[in-house]
Amino acid sequence: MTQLTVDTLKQEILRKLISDKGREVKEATSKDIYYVLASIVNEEIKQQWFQTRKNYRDGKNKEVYYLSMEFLIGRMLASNLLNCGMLDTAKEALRELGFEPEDIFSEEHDAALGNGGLGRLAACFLDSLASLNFPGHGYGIRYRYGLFEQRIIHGNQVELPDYWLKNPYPWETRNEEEAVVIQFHGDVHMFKKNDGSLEFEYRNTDKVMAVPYDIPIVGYENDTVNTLRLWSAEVIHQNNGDGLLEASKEYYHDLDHQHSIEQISGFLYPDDSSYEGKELRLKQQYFLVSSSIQNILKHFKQNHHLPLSRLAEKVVIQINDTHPSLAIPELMRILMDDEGFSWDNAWAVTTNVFAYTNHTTLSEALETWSEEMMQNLLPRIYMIIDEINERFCKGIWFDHEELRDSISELAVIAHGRVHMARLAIVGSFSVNGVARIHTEILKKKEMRNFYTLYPEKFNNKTNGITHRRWLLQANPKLADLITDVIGPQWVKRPKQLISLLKYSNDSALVDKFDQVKHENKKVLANYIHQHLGITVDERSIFDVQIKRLHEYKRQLLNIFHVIYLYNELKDNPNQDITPRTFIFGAKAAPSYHLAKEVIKLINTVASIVNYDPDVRDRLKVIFLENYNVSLAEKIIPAADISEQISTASKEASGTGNMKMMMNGALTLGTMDGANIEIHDLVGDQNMFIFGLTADEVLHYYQHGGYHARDLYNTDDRIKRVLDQLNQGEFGVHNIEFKDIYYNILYHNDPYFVLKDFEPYLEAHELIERAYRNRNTWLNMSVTNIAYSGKFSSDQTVQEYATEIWKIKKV
Ligand code: 26M
Repeated sequence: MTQLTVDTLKQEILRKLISDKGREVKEATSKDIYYVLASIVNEEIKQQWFQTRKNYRDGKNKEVYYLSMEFLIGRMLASNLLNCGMLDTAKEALRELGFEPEDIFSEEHDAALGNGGLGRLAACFLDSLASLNFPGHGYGIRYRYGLFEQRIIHGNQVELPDYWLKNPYPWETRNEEEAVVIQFHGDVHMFKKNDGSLEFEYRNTDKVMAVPYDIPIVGYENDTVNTLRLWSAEVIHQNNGDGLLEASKEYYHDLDHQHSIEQISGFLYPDDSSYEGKELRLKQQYFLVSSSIQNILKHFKQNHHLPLSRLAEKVVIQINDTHPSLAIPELMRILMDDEGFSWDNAWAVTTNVFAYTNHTTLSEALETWSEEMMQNLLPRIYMIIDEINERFCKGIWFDHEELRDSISELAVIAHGRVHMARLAIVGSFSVNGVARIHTEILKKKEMRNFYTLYPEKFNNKTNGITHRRWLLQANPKLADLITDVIGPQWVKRPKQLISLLKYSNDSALVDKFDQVKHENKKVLANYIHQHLGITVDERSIFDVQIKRLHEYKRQLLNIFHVIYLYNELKDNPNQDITPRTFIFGAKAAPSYHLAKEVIKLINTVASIVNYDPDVRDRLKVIFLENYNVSLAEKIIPAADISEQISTASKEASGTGNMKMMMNGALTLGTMDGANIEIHDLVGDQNMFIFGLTADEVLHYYQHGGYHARDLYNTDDRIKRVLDQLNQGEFGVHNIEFKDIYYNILYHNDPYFVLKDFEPYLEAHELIERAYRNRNTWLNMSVTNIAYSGKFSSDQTVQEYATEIWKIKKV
């Protein structure tokens, strides 16, 4: 990229301000400056984008396509500036022009085309692909409404629509010439051709146009710019010649039709762990995969002068969870019906192209679609899945006698439903979990029969996060300090963070890390003050739990502990405790009643604890509304404690754990997901592990759980907290939190909140003591940063590239 100086950038901003906005700097709004700066960055990017695409067209490279219903990209201006090598220059130029960089960056709407972990992982992977010079692109949907905006009103979550495209989005380019047609419904007609083969014709289908919008994905200081292609659903406009369509009696019918088509890319479904068989969601999935596969094949034909039978030499497609797994029958359909392949030849190609990532073992999240719905909406796709199933089941029957009894647990279609995970496994050459323990559970429990059938397909790829956004950009003070201590090589090779270990006992040096953390805590404290009017003690322990709200993630355990601490302070007002600030951020799926109750409980506890004079500011509870990527960027650099307290075996990996570790927070966690791999590296002495293990949890489940009521009856601390929910000060009119109370005592505490309560409390006591010993604490913190390089998504993507995708750097 061209190297702009602060002065030339300033001049360029001023010039563009006049030419684009007709304004001088003193009349300019933050928004004007945002658009002007974005357009300067875009000019830088466009050249490299063009060049990168041109390189890929020479046909030498194998390319990977990441298909995902979600890309949680967040804001792009600062990260594009960073990756173009212009961030520091731009910040300086903005300040000299009288603007606070943060004010300019926050003019951009946080693009929330994803729910949580799965969508953010996709965004981190794209950043790493480009930064490592890999030819890899994303395909997704350009939802008109992203994940809802959360407001807290009287302690309750209220959802507002996220119309993120209200202002022009400067990073996207509409590409009409690449539009494709997608067909739904209709009838399939079969003909026998002269050579005896079958020909299929689709009649009376509903046709929808998929129009791509492209977003550049800029690599870090390497001139690579890949593409995130998002599809938008539109009506196919037929020109009826007389231009009088409006006047015709078809007008309202047409508007209705248009509306139902545009709904396909209308909104992101706001669930991240529960599945509902809504037809519109199935439409979205097919819309994504059909447009993407058509596009991938078109480019294969353009760039490679090879027969389609050799597709797998140049193309690999990763499917992000089962959501895009209709891509498998869609590729079969095109190969057979449009390209004349036999079943066997089409299958050989398909099963060498797809790789599937599983992100959860929660049974309520497993996607299955009703056969009837699938047959009606996607008749030809249904026929193909049916045949995949027939052949697969026959294969088991004849070649795997030992699995005959399990056939209904393996079949792609069983009991009137299409099982998407089974389709994905059968149709892919690779199946991976997202952390070591998760992959082991897949192999030994959830998918053990498939593992018997196809041991060679299963592999682990532990998740990662981009250290560029989550350290360099979100925490520039820490990044600069690290560079001062160990030099700048770690930026390109994050594993070199390990050199920090040498300094973790140097007390003068670790003090500097302490100062950076303290400055970040001050910034967050100001944000909290501005948004909630609450003053928090900057010297208190910032204890952070930020993630979607779910029972298995156990925000409830966290808030129970807070209630317990509050009770202790009420009983012994002069207790000498280390002041603590408990910070929460969490969205609940709009239909998830219990999750919303927990949000209400956290806010209710906050409203009591924060204003009780007996507490004397030693305890604060902060619920930050509308948790999203940009809020995460503010909270994570200020965290002292990272709460990763899922019921063991339930959290596939987690990625917030990695982000906070990289920013020097200490993990308080169960032996679950990637916490285990953090523990491998830093050991017991550098994190706080507590609670049941996955084996213990699974054992209890096999034996009908444990006796939650016994703990209620024998542990006074637990009894007091629960009774307070049911009737005491945290309830209003005796009804408030009855659902939580009943869920624990009458549904036998399905997520082991009471069972893990005491060990959790003890872990907190250790934390309190450790925090008072500054040098030990700082040593632990620096040790965590030192080992965190292993969790850079550069490492993860490199492993996908060599072990699954077999692609090379360009
Ligand atoms: C399914 C059907 C209908 C509507 C929405 C969904 C759906 C959407 C997102 C289901 C699950 C979704 O995401 C699951 C998810 O985010 N899983 C998390 O993935 C992370 C990245 O691998 C892991 O780190 C987390 O542990 C895992 O919970």
